Amino acid sequence: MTATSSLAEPFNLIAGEHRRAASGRTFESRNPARHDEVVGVFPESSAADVDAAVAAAQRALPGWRSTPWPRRGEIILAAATIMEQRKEELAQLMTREMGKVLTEARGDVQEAIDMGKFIAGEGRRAFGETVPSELRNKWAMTMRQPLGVVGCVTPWNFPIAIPSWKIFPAVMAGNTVVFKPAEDTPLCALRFVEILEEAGLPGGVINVVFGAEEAGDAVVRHPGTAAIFFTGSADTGRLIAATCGSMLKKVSLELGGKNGIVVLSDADLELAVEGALWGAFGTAGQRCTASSRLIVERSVLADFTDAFVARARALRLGDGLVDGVDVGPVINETQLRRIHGYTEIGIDEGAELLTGGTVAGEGELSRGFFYTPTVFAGVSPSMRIAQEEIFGPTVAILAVDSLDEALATANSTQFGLSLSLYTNDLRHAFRAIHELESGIVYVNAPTIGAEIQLPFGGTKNTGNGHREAGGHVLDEFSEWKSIYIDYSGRLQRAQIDTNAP
Ligand code: UN1
Repeated sequence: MTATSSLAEPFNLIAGEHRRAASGRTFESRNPARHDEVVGVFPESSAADVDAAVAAAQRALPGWRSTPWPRRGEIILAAATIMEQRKEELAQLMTREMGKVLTEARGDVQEAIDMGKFIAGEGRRAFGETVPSELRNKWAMTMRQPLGVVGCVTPWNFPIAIPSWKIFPAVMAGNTVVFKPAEDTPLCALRFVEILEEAGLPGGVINVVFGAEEAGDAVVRHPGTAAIFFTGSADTGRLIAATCGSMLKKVSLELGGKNGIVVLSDADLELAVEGALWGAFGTAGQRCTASSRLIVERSVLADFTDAFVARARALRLGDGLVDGVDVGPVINETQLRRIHGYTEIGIDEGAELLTGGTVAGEGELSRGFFYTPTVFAGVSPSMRIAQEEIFGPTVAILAVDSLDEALATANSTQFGLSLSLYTNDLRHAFRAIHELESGIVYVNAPTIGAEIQLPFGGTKNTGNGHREAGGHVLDEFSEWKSIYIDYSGRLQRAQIDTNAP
C-alpha cells in the first residue's frame, strides 16, 4: 500500500504557505512495521530554506508578541481541543509513521493535549511581580518578554508530545518558531502544526522545515534564532551546545538516559516485574526514560529474573495497529543494527543473554524492523551495556547486596534522567528520593510515565540544567524584564539616597 494521498507534493510550511525546498531534493517517511509503505514524501531542506523560515518567523514576531496573552492562550486551547477530537486519527497516523503500539500512540497525543490545556491557562496567569523599591515614590515590577525567534529540533520517539512540550509554551510566551522535526516522523509534525493553524495561529508564527542534519544544523547556527530547544542524543547535544555557546545563544538540551529500576528485597515483586516490563519494553525501549537497567537485591534476584524473563518472552511483537500486539518495531534499520550491535557487545563483555538478542524476521515481521525483547543478566556496572544508551528493547539486570550498593549502582552512569525504586519500606523510599541523582524519581513505579504538570529533565549529561513542561516552563521560553518607575520628581540614587526623607 502506498499512502501518499495526504501529501500530494513535498513542502515545507513557511509563513503559512506550502514551499518546496530550494534543493528540490526529497525524502520519504515510511512505516517501520511495513517498510514498503510510504507514509509521506517531504522536502530535504538546507540552509536556504532555514533562511526563509527564520525570515518568516521574524516578520511574524511583532504581530504575535503584541497579541494579548489571553488570546494566545485561547488559540492553544482551541488546538488542544481539535487534537482531542482528532485523537484517534492522529494516533493511528503516529503508529503508521513511528511504530509505537496504538494505545501508546494515543498516550502520546494525550500528552500533547494535556500540555496544550495546561499551558493555555498561562494566558491569564503569566504573572509578573510588583516588588518594593528601597526608595520612596518609586515603583518596581517585573514582566515576561518573549525571546524572539526560537528553534525547536525534536526527535521521532514522541512525535507529537515532544513538539508540544516545546512549541506550545514557545508560542504561549509570544515567540515565533522555526521547527525542524525528526526525519523519521515528519507527517506527525506537520499535522500538529496544521492543527495549530486551524485553531487560529497566524501563518509565520510556526515555520516547519523538514530534513535531516543539514537543516537542523542551519537552525542552530542561524544568527536569527535567539534560542534553541533540542531533544536528542548526547553527542548531537554537545555539538549544539558548543555552537550555541560560541554564539551566546540560549540552549535547552534534553539528552540521553540510562535509567534504572532498583528492586529491593522488601518490594512487591509482582508489581516490580510488571513495572519493569512496561518500563523496559514500552515503546520498544525507545524512550529517553526507558528502564534499561534493573538493579535487583540478590535475595530476590532469582525469583525476579525468572518471572521477568517469562513475561518478556510472552510479549507479542508486531504492527502496533494490530490488536493484542505488545511491542512494535524499532524506528529504522540503522537503529535495528545499533541495537543488535549492543547485543554483541554484551555477549563480548561476558554478560549472560537470557532471552531475545535477535532481529525478528519471520513472516509479517520481515516487512519491518523488529527486535526481540532482550534481557541480559550478570551485568556489572562498568559494562558498556550498563553505561550506554541503547534506545531499544534491551535491558540489563545487575545484582546488588544492599540499599547502599543499589543507590550507588543506580547513580553510576553519566546520565541522570529517571530512576526508580520498588520497596515497601518508607525509610528506604525516602533515602532513595534524596540520594538518587536524577531529575525524576519514581517510587513503586517504573522510570517512564512523566506527567506534563511536573518539570521534565535530568541531571548530569542528560542535559544542561533546563527543564521542560511543569509550572516553571515559561521561564525557559521568556526573559524577565525589570521595570522601575520613579514618580518622586527628583533624582533618587539607588544604594545611596536610601535614608533620604
Ligand atoms: C522521552 O522518552 O523522550 O515519561 C519522553 C515518559 C513520557 C515522556 C518520555 N511521558 O516516559
